[in-house]
Amino acid sequence: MCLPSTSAYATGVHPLAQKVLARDVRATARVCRLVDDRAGDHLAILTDLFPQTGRAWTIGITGVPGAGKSTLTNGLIAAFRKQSKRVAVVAVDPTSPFSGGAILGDRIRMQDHFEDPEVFIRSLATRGTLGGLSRSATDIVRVLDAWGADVILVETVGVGQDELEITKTAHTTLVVMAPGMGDDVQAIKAGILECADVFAVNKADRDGADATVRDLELMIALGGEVTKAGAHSRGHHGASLDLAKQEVKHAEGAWVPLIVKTVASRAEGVASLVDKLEKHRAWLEGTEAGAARREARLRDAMRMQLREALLDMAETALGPSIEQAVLAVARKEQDPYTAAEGLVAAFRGKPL
Ligand SMILES: Nc1nc2c(ncn2[C@@H]2O[C@H](COP(=O)(O)OP(=O)(O)OP(=O)(O)O)[C@@H](O)[C@H]2O)c(=O)[nH]1
Ligand SMILES: [Mg+2]
Repeated sequence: MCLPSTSAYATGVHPLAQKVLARDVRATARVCRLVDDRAGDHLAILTDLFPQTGRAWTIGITGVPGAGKSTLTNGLIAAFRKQSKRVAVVAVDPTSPFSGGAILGDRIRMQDHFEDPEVFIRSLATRGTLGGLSRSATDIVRVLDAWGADVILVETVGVGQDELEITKTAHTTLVVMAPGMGDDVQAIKAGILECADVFAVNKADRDGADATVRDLELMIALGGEVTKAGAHSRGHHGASLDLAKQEVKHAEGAWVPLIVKTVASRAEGVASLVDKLEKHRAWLEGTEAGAARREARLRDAMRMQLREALLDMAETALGPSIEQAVLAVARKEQDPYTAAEGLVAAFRGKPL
């Protein structure tokens, strides 16, 4: 085998990893593709890049389809570029039937920045396997971190399980809402509230933005402890709570989500949004509660990595017996609990 005689190789760093660290955009795109396909030397490259990561600030952007996430992302890119920051964007390719073709749309909405060498925009294909999307997203974020991005914006579509997983890996999570999109507040209640650090109520040029802001304020307030008279109505007549008269107490030092109204299509409110996102970053980096949050997220990420590594190993080791177990359960020859236990027992009996 003919090895390239670069000093990089002599020190054991993969040549492609070396190029990413040298901020070579083409090589970075190539590494992203390898990671996406889990092909070639992608693990060796990721391993070499890892020590050079941890500098970038990752912002997860999620929310109901059509709320204006991509338009807002475009505005955020411009705002961060004004601060001379290098920006990377990961647009997670949606698989849901109602948002097909969004990648093309995203490209159009972010095209202002396609010529800028300090902006790296990457669409992420779905892998279709459990957790595969969040794993790819995490890995690609690491590549872009190593490339030298100061800020990485990760746009996901929808608020499903995959998106929640991805959101959990971001430092700061922005949830984009828009008025008049039905039960959007209801829709995001399941799970996303714990993840949301900042809410953007976009399309504030439309009717109903203030009502959405009030709904969110109420929801955030109910997430804390409502004190004073009237607290007993919590949960039952929550919507009738007069927040002005309530004292809402959140846990000491805890982050209370901030809300900002924006009109992304006119870049209005973007400066204020950046300000609020930066407040969250300052909280993360400067407070004990923030440090605890960062640690919790690292723990989550480790668990995710472990779960997926175990699943990968089990699938490789067990091969067709998984499918046999599925068939046995489908035919009611076996219950899923015993089947899963049997698979685990078989896996443990095999050498790794
Ligand atoms: N009136 C109004 N329209 C907006 C605003 N922001 C975005 N839009 C429009 O809303 C539509 C959807 O915007 P996108 O940025 O693609 O929304 P998205 O959330 O990224 O959509 P998906 O990626 O498909 O989920 C586009 O036609 C935008 O031009 C706004 O502040 N006001
Ligand atoms: Mg979009």
